[in-house]
Amino acid sequence: MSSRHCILVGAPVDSGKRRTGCLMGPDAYRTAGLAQALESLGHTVEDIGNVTPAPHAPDDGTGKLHEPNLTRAWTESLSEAAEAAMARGMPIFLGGDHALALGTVHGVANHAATVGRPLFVLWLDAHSDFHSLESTETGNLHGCPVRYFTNQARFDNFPPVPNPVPPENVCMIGLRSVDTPEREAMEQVGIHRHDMRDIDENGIARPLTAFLEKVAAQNGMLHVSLDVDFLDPSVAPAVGTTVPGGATVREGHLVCEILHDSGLMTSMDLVELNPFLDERGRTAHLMVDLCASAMGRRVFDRPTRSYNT
Ligand code: NNH
Ligand code: MN
Ligand code: MN
Ligand code: MN
Repeated sequence: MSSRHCILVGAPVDSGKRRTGCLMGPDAYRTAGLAQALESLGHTVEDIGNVTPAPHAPDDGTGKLHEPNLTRAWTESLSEAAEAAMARGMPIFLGGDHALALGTVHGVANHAATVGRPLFVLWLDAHSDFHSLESTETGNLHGCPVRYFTNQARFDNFPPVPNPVPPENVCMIGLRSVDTPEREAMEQVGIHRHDMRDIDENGIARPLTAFLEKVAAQNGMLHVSLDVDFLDPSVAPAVGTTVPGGATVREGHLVCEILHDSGLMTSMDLVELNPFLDERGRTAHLMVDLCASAMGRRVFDRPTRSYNT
């Protein structure tokens, strides 16, 4: 695919769960050479530094939700940053925990509405992150973004969602930890959901390709949200919520290589990297390598597959 203007947006969100360390994620990606990897593929790269949360009242530590005020403040500032970056190029959001997607997808969806194209979201994660503020058992807001940006529950005190992503425009791949209330809520809506058994039985290319055909048929924009725990913890240990039985290194690359060949991806989150838990930077490097695959790194060219059927 042709060269892109990549805008690296640091999003050191660490308020979406209790274990801290994701605030170091953006600098870990920088240290692991993300900008250089993208430049070597022929893209231009602009690192705009780190976003900061909007002004907010301090969290008092009472109540079920963990740091709701700070997380709402991140949602506001990241939505603005995402919408602005979308107008100028292809944002890559350097997380930060997955609560950052409350803001990034919100802003990307506002941009998509402005240009009059439908938005699709590919959610690569062990978890479905489909809790409401009522159903969350942990109070951790990194478990809630999909419910929010699809507007499938009230999120009191969070910004309204003027441009919700239709549930049938969301595809989740890699699932192996879904809480009962999430499962019950998902069964009511048309989210494409592929658990690890599905991948074991059918391979990872098939469900992905089917989704990409749908995106292409509607001239959609595609936001990809890559959670470190999509990958098996044996190859990606730097995450607080490891779940055994995840995607292999090759399954991760294949998804990214197919994404590149589709030419459909318009924005990307790299989330949940906790460098404090890493082994000599191996997880940060793997995430950079996956991003590079999604942006065109390959061994050999292949005949282009057309998704515009
Ligand atoms: N479902 C759990 C919760 O709500 C875990 C979410 N953790 C994640 N999501 N890492 O990707 O807390
Ligand atoms: Mn915290
Ligand atoms: Mn997640
Ligand atoms: Mn996860």
